[in-house]
Amino acid sequence: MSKSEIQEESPMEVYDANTTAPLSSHKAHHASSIRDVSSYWSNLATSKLEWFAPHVGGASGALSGSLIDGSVSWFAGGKLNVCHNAVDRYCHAPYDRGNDVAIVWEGDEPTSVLRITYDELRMEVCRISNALMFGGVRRGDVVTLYMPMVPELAMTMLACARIGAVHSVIFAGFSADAIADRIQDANSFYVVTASEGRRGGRVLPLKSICDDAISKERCANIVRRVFVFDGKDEGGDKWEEGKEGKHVRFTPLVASMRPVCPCVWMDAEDPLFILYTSGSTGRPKGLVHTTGGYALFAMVTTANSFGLSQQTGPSDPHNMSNRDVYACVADAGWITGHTYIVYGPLLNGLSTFMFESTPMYPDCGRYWDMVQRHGITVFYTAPTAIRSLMRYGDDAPRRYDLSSLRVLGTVGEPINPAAWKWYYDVIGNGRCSVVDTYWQTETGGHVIANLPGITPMKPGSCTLPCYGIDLAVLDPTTGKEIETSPAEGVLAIKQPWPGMARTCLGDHQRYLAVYMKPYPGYYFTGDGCRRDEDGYIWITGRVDDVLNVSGHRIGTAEVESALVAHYSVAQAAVVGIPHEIKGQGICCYVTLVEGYPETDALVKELYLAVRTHIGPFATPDMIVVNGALPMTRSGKIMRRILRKIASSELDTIGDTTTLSDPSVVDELILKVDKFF
Ligand code: 6R9
Repeated sequence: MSKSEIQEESPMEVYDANTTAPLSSHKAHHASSIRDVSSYWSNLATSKLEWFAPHVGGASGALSGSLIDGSVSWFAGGKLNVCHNAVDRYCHAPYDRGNDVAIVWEGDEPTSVLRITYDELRMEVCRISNALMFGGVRRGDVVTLYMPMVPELAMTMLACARIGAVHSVIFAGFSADAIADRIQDANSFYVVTASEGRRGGRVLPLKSICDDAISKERCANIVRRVFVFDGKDEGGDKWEEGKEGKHVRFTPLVASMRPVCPCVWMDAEDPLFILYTSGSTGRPKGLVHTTGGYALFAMVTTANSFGLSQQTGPSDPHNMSNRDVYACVADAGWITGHTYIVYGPLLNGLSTFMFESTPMYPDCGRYWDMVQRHGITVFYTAPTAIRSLMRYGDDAPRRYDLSSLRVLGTVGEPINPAAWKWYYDVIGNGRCSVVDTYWQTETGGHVIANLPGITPMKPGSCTLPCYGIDLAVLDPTTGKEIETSPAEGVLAIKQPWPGMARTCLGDHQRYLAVYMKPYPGYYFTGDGCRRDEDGYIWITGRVDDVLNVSGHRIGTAEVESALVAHYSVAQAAVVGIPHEIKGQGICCYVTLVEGYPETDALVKELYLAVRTHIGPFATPDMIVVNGALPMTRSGKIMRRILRKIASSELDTIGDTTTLSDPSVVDELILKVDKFF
């Protein structure tokens, strides 16, 4: 399905959201929130977080710096610890929620379930903190985490926050090469991994992938220690400490530690974590999120977008009516997991859910089985998962009792109205709010989303800006803000917000060049959008060279550099193609170095080259080898034409006479045709 088809499906249908408050008061509240963002967020910072020392400058001084020169800072001088706010404070008065469940973990097998209380979480996080410090980790060090979706991942993130170390989580689907690049870029002395993980019945050999990464020359001299958690199953832990100089058996070390470890008071602007994401160049960028602003934004958006409020007292086992069971089924290796599995829910004192497996294991009813077994009320997933489950029909969800559901969240890419309606009708039984949350690794948390029970919904639109977010639609050629609606242009944000990434690690010029300079005075998202007559935003997709494959951001330049690194490849050009399930697929065009004939074996090697350089989730959908690519006479590859050929939009291919050799187009059309 192409992007334009997605939008043409009856976009104007409006669904109410079991409305409990008028939209006008929401709009008025939003307008007042952006009138003085410094005071708005300052008041929330004071009431929502516990501070060791308040920030300097009072309500009007909470924000300083500007988008123009990328010097934004929030709550500077304020001292706090995110782990204290997410864990410790809930263990004592006035909350006294130590016996309440903080994390529900469901492993790869539906029978493996763990419930961890706030008290247990606090003690385990303290043990891990002590073990990290015993191993040499100090405040400000970057700790790389390459972990399966197990509670220890969240606990280690929190332990880093506790001792002032900066975590850099690498999604467990990334290859050894990708890990090595990130360790080198972040100059990360410490790595935490597990001997293995599990997903969909398969074993992920995480330690050996990590070993491969750290044995590479570019990070061998950087990494000082590798802390290896035991796997959850027998068998994967057959390695001997001492034989591999840098490796430490982490599970017994952690168990031997004292369950008390004081929190380090951090400045609000100290970095909390780095997360790498793709941009339009070959090199992923390490976005830096800070302590105070990110924590506040994660906390507030979790509560608002899902209609969850901060849990202020011990839960009453006799009163189940106000107890939400919140489940975000993403992987903690992506920003969604950072903000909406780990930090957002725990900062609100909620119980969060960690899911190790896939929606297809052991069968396509797994999500719905979990909803029934755990009584999930708020369920948050991605359009790609919804589309792939939709293909199996309504039988699987109908077999389960889904009546506990109240809110259904979606994130990662535009949701096409057909998938939206299936989610709303079949999963939500026409009773639940579907919350479409638009945001990015860079924004730290939701910037556009409907509020359940407040914002009427239009399938396919992420609706209206979140509180404290001052959106703008800009004319891409003039850079001028379009004030009237309907409007079409690029999406930007006009005033700083606390959750925004502050820099690219080690390269502030790049941060400025990508986000601040394209439209001076605005943060540029990289997305195109439409704003309809009701002010609702419809994201039309990236306007840069970034693909969105199953909700994963992949830079075309990253895939190209993986291909040209292969000895046989002379040139590579990568474009996105519409894909029914994944949203976008990856189409690669390559020319080979003289003397290398195109053979099946060679093409297989090229697919493998991309998997090895990036990871299996970036595997191309098609690789088209040809003697030449369409080039302008000045030697530029015409990607626009390559996109049209890959998407079979031949009637809009346009003028090809400016190409140095127009016959290349016909050759490519024939070759691409063979894939369909
Ligand atoms: C959270 C996350 C960010 C890019 C973003 C946009 C796309 C995310 C969306 C959406 C339409 C939504 N995107 N949510 N597009 N509607 N609800 O996905 O972060 O991995 O950094 O990707 O994803 O294109 O620019 P990230």
